[in-house]
Amino acid sequence: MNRPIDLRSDTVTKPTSAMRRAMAEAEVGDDVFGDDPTVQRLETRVAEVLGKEAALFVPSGAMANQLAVRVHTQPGDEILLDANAHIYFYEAGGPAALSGVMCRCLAGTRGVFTGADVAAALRPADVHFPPTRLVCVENTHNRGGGKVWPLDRLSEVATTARQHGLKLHLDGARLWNASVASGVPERDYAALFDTVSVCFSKGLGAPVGSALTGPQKLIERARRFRKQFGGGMRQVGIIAAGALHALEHHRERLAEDHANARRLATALAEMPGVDIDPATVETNLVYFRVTRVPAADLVARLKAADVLVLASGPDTIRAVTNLEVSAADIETAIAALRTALR
Ligand code: TLP
Repeated sequence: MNRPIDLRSDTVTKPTSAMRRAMAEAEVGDDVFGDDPTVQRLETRVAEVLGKEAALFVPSGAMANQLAVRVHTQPGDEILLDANAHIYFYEAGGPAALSGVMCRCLAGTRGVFTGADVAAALRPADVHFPPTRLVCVENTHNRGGGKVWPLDRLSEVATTARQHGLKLHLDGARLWNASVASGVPERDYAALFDTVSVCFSKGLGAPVGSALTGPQKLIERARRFRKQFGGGMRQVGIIAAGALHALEHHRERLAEDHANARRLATALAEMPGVDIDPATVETNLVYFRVTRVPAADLVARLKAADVLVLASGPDTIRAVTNLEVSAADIETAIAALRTALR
């Protein structure tokens, strides 16, 4: 049994011993000179998995997303995204600070919006308005509760965006989870977008790293901005090896995290003072409302029982299943929740 049982995020995982071995043995070189063979292997492989021309290894998901915004836009442009999108909500004002763009937020349902929402947000061609340039989508959607975008809805949004000459970026930090849950290969989602960011350090369990994928030309531009943003790394094959190991060995096992999340959600639905519809739990993120105790109090009570979760609002809690949490740990967490809610 792992102590504590850490359900705060899927970012908390530690490298497995096989992953650590791969990292220790990685061939390395100075990646700013383009000399790191392990980074090159990772970039080639992730581009292949996503069906894109090229990929760029970057330190974080936030950097991958912000590079995408930067390469698709000019200062003064406008981008369209869901009001709860990570790019807008959790990236420290990056679009304004790093790209000088305006964010126009769409009111999606659990992060999912429609082609009509995109069309309605377009600006007329008039000097008064910022030019609309880019649509960003998040799949799975974090604040949407790990919601998987239906492929037909994504196609509809992409078609509308294309009709109006907009570019498309996918924040695929948890695209791996979407694919395992839906059976739709990552590359089928990716085909609808110009650029796609993916993370190795969430469900896949690598300690560090994300990638931005897309057409060669755009990725070369992103490489320059990565340097400008301070993300050029040297003998980084050591961490790219962890990411490569995660990509090859940890994708299919995400189904276990999803099963654990469903079990947790089903048990929560039966607890008094908890509001959750287990049917909305499609992947590894479990959000629930507490009606009789402030979220912060429940977090503290659970912490005392060695179960870690996050308050994502005054009355909402997020629990994220991950590589370090077994089915038995989930039963322990359920028992701790029952006691804490009493
Ligand atoms: N999400 C983190 C927090 O920032 C909220 C988490 O614990 O879930 N896109 C999505 C959809 C994400 O959920 C995250 C991280 C990122 C991008 C950014 O990744 P990092 O943390 O590597 O910059």
